[in-house]
Amino acid sequence: MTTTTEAPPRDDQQVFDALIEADSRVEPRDWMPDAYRRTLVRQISQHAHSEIIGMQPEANWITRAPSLKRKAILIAKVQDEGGHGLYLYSAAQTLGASREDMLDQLHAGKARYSSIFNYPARTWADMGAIGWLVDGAAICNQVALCRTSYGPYARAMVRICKEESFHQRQGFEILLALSRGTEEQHQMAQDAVDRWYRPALMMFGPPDAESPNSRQSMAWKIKRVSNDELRRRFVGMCVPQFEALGLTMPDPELRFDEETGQWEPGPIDWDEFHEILAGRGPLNAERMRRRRAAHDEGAWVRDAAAAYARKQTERPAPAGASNHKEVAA
Ligand code: FAQ
Repeated sequence: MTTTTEAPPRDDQQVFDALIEADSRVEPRDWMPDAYRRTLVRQISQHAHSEIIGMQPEANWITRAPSLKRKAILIAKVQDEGGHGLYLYSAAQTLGASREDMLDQLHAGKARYSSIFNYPARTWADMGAIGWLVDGAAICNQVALCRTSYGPYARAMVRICKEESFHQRQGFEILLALSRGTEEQHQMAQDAVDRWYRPALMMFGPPDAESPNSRQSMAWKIKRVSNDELRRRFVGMCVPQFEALGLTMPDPELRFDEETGQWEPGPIDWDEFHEILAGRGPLNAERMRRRRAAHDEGAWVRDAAAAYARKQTERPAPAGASNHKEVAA
């Protein structure tokens, strides 16, 4: 009689559960539940849309930046955000989503992008507030996403976080220069953070108790830290930085919780958040109009790139290329 010590074969779901349990990464070739795939496509594509819509408020200020150096920095930042959108669309494509479909959903108003980009950037100080607060909130969220369970998303986040750190510092530096400038410049910096601080807190999503996706996304380790906890961490980071800038935190009800050792923000106007999500924010219509126009105006670039790629594949291989292949083989 023979006995076998081999474990019985595990089904796909068990293999997936074990990967999540072990804190390993799920890769495109791995089996995954349909709902896990759908959640990732939703979150990653919303994230990608946020990056490209997020180019608009700052792009509007490139021609008005106060010096050549500031212009060059702002151009580089806006370009980085476009690049982040591309890494993220590529990550979503590894899940079987098509880039055209994702963009169609955005242009049809069926896909979300971050609420923050529906507010106007009124003065040069807003470039400081966006870099410092908006990129700062994005980093706070994205550092946690570097450990998300889906490999291509986690790896995109590592690179994106590095670039966002530079963005945050340049925003801080713009505000520091203004805050230490004339009385009028100092006031301009204060006015900008007054307008951007609360919308930045909303970037982390609704309170945990009202977040329909959190429980399952945390169980799948797509989200590693809850919306409220990330918001508190961000507030805690802001406290000493506001002080360093010499600016006042626009939250009279902010309090330090001795028990948890964390800063607790005052009430947030969630009605305003829901209005924006329903498409009725200050600039929702304008942002979408500009996005659709940019897509239409860019059609010739996509056509030219596709024609070039086609030519490259049709062109006979240059002499020596076959040798090269043999060597490589
Ligand atoms: N805006 O159940 P939850 C950046 C939606 S990158 C709009 O809590 P979830 C860089 C949510 O999608 C900024 N919609 O949802 C930059 C869900 O919609 P559903 C973008 C929001 O997914 C800087 C519903 O509400 N970052 O700024 C928002 O578990 C400067 C229920 O909410 C990311 O996308 C919101 N703020 O958690 C670029 C990070 N919050 O189910 C240019 C990745 C929630 O109807 C210039 N995403 N919703 O489709 C995430 O971490 C998550 O998706 C959360 C929301 C935390 C945003």
